[in-house]
Amino acid sequence: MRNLGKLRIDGERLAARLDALAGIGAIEGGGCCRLALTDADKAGRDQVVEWMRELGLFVRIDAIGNIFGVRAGREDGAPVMTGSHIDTVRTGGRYDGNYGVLAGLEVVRVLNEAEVLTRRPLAVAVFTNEEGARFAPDMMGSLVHAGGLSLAEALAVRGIDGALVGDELARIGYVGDMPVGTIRPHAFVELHIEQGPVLDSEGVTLGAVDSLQGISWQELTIEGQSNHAGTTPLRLRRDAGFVAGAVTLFLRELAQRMGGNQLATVGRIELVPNIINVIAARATMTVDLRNTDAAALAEAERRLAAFTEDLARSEKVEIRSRRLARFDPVVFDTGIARRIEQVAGRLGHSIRRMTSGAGHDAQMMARICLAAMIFTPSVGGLSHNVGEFTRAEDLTAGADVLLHTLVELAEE
Ligand code: HGY
Ligand code: MN
Ligand code: MN
Repeated sequence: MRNLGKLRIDGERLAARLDALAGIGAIEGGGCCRLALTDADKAGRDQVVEWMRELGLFVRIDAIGNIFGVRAGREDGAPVMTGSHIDTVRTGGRYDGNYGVLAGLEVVRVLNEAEVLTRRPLAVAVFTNEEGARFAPDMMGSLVHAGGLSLAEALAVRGIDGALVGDELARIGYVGDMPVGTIRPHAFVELHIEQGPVLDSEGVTLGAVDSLQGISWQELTIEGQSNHAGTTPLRLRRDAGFVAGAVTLFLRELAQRMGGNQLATVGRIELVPNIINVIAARATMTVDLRNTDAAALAEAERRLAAFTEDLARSEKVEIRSRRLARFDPVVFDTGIARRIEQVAGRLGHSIRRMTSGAGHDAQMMARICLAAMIFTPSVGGLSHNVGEFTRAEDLTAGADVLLHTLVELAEE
């Protein structure tokens, strides 16, 4: 087989594709908003499917809307897979998820141009609803693919806007005919921006990601009583707004007290009736807890439950918790992480081992095959923000390491 060592991706072509995809659902500040299963998500899907077909990939769509572009190998069998997601949060940047999908397509394009046929087939995946911003849990499509959530349960999920996954998937025309979980990869490697400050602050070009922290999402509904802001003495209040604030303050202090890698975030609070002179009757809020340590994450959940139980009693409100997502920390395949490091070294890029603070589709694929990730720096550690930025040379470096890692895995 010809010497593939000299193959490199075309960074300008990749950058142009990132710009083109970011133009779909574009929002002020250079980011994009393509919440899962919205018209913007459909438009992004349609564009990526068109690019897959232009590359001669065999496009298959499964019953939860996961898209797979498959490239034949010299032999049949389990493909080496890469990919990510193209749905975004509401304040999405142009790299989160998009980069991993488009770099996968650029790898295919380079191999097509070099007329290289790998031994194993290759596949580029676009997983449905990785963000979980509209429909929880996050990583929904890859979780269903990996057998961690039934198709029926996923289709029955109601989003924050009241829509059902099943209805929206049908509405955008992405209910595929391939049964979920059909494609069992030989290995899965996801290229993604770090979305945190580590690589950028250390001046390291790439991350070989060998683990990923645990995630706990819940929605708290706090039922109090609306009353007049000017006439109701404190002792008579059943103030859902105050309770939501008290929980938020408790969570920051909990993360500080627990230390280690404990994180706690209240990303959404909705008050009813949400009026200046009315004590809130109801508060609906989300709690996002994360920790690399499974026991510590469970401890954080326990302490929050105990706190809300006491608070409900003292404030004479009812507090209900609904679990939205719960994933233990994940360890990726050390062998693939080491291979990523070796490829990066051969290509002359600095690299370090690291864990992922964000959830990714790779954590679900690790349930069914060998998996690991490659990170590139996020300038200032910014992400889930339209100002998300990764330097062109780093984007290119990551895609080159993906290219050679995939080829090696496809030849082993
Ligand atoms: O929540 C996460 O970590 C990912 O962005 N879905
Ligand atoms: Mn992502
Ligand atoms: Mn994200």
